[in-house]
Amino acid sequence: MTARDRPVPWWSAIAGVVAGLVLVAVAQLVSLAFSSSSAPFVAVGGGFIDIIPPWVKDLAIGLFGTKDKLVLFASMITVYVLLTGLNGALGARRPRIAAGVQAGLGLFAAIVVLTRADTSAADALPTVAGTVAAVPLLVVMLRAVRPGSTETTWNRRRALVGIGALGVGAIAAAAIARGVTASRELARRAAQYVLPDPVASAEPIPEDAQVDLEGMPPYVTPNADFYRIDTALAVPRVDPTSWQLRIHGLVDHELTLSFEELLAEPMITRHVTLACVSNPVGGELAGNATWLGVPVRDLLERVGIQDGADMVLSRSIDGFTASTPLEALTDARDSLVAVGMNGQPLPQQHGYPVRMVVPGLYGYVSATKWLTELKVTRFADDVAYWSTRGWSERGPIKIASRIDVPRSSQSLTPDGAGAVMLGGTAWAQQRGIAAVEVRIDDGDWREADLGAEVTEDTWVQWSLRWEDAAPGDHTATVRATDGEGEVQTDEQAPPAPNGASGWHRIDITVE
Ligand SMILES: Nc1nc2c(c(=O)[nH]1)N[C@H]1C(S)=C(S)[C@@H](COP(=O)(O)O)O[C@H]1N2
Ligand SMILES: [Mo]
Repeated sequence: MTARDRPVPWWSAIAGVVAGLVLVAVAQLVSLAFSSSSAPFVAVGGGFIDIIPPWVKDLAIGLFGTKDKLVLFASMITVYVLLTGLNGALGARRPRIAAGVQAGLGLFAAIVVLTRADTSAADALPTVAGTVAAVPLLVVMLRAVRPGSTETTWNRRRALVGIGALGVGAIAAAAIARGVTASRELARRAAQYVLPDPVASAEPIPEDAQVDLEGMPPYVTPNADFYRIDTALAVPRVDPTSWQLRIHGLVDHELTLSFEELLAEPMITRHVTLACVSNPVGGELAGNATWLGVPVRDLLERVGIQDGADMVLSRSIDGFTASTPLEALTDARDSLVAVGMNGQPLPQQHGYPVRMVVPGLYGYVSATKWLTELKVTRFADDVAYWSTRGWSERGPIKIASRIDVPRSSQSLTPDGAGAVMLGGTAWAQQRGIAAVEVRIDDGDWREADLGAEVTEDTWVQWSLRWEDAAPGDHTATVRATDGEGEVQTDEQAPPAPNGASGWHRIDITVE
């Protein structure tokens, strides 16, 4: 053998790791059709936890806390990568032995799967399938990285690129399959909880809250259509069986509640329209839902608030925080630690299992999703996520009104009587909407008809019959007046730092 023809242990080692990854990826994918314990990594990890002595377990929990399982899986992956890499390096000279070792690893994992309490014989199939894919692949790859076996260096380079791509693909496939398994697992656990009936329900929503005009948004926003705003790249997956809410800070006695304990608290339902501070004039970052939850007031009463506190910093599992004035959580507005949205458990994207709902305040200072902590504190001592990034530390929702029908620049055909219908939405949480007016071009303000106002914390829908709609191009402008008599300002403000203001105006063409 010349130096050029000598097997390269480095590339053989990578071939070994890639074969190992393919085993895991194929097994993980196939396991989607079997029980979740049929995935070899889960089974081997579970088996390991079962055989180690309790003091090792205690030590691991002491060292890594709730991250203990993560550490276990990371260690397993490291050991596996080392083993398969060594095996590949060995295979540079002895490919058959390496194939045997790889098959042995698969067989071992398959046997561990079978020893798990919640598996049956068929659950070994995913691991077997992974092994059947990985072993011949290892042999092929070992041959491909051997200089003598491919005619040109170009071919060999191509083989190396292929192996690299295969490795990346295997990691991606395994991660996706694992994500699917984890989501299913979460859904299964969630199913063991039933949302309680409220001890006090919000008044039913009257039918005429909905303006009957094509193109109007539904008065109650369906969960699937509810706007979503958060900083989470991947939606946090919170396990309700280990979830806890900790209430601490300037309190007489701290309180920690499990999800089960929270569900046992008396709950109420409230209709509340949420709004995002980033919503531009006329924008759609607002939604209206019926929320089920425990009044924050009741929980704060239990812990006893100490003198000097003026804020509650709510924290999410992903580190997001919101600073809510204490008053907004203790006064009569019924701010909630919420678990239900429109009769369903909170969707994962909207904070499952528990979030805050505070009427009257923009979401960034109040509506913490994936809630884990309430710290009673002072504005002078703690700063929330967005307040450190240039947004106001307090965020009362500004009065807003918008035109939903027609859409801007839409052409309209008047009805037989020469009239055109306009419609839209207005909100001023905590004050309510007293009136909505519409102006065509530079004409007089015309009073719109209001749909039923459900509460001062919910939006109202409005409609206007524009009787003498003359053909041609026009503008329509809307403004609202809140329950305290304040007319929405025409002064334009951008969303930062504390919410947009100004009138919504659209262009329309009458045919
Ligand atoms: N954990 C967490 N909660 C959060 C946020 C976030 O980024 N992270 N964003 C807030 C903002 S800015 C808004 S407007 C509301 C939006 O709630 P939604 O996505 O359920 O509509 O959630 C609030 N709660
Ligand atoms: Mo927001």
